Amino acid sequence: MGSGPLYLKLRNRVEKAIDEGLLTDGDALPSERDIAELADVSRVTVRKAVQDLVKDGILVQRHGSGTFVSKPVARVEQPLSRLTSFTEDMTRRGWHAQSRWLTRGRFAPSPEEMVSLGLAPGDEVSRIERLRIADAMPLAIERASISAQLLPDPDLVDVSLYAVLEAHGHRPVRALQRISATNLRAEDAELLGVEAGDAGLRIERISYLESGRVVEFTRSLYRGDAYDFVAELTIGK
Ligand code: 16G
Repeated sequence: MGSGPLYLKLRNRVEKAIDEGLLTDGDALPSERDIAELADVSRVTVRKAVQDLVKDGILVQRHGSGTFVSKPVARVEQPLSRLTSFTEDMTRRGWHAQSRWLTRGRFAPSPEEMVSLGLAPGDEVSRIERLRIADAMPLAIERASISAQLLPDPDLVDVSLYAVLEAHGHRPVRALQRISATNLRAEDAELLGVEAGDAGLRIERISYLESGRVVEFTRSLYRGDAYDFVAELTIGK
């Protein structure tokens, strides 16, 4: 491979493969051993080249699954003052909103759901738990609980929860939201396609009908590397 440190030569070869489109965003790299064989260098050299590319954000290493060409993350700028749904937010940006279902059904409520939704003994909740995806990129895990009186059949929710609530005259008009920082646990990080311990935003939303009745109690985990929540501030008296 000519003169100069071998690992830098190898690094350049990987970068060239990316530039030429032989490797594209999200592609897995061959194993360390295969690269060593292909490039006729030692595994130590491969490791050094890979570490160098990881340091510069060109590759990402995911524990247990390998090394990948990193994908540039499009950040979502989300206004904090408007009560909108995920589907509406993504559609407005021209992105394709999708969900991967984690749970959908009616259950006996947890004490937390009973308190947040103001349920009486014997009442049930509809749980809608999804990985929310935009243009194939997982952005958030949302766990929504709705009183089964307002949403008796959770299977009606195919794409948008708010669209179904609206169709039944239960579209929320006001909400309280709490956002706090968290480090993502391994199973949540895996769903979101990031590393365990990466930054996440924990969001709790309680939304209300015009009458003041609670419609939705939702706990979400948003990817910290993909969201900016923005708000307009005015001087207070
Ligand atoms: C948003 C809401 C979530 C709501 C969902 C409905 C936040 C933090 N969360 O993602 O509470 O359940 O929209 O979306 O903004 P959908 O109508 O697309 O199902």
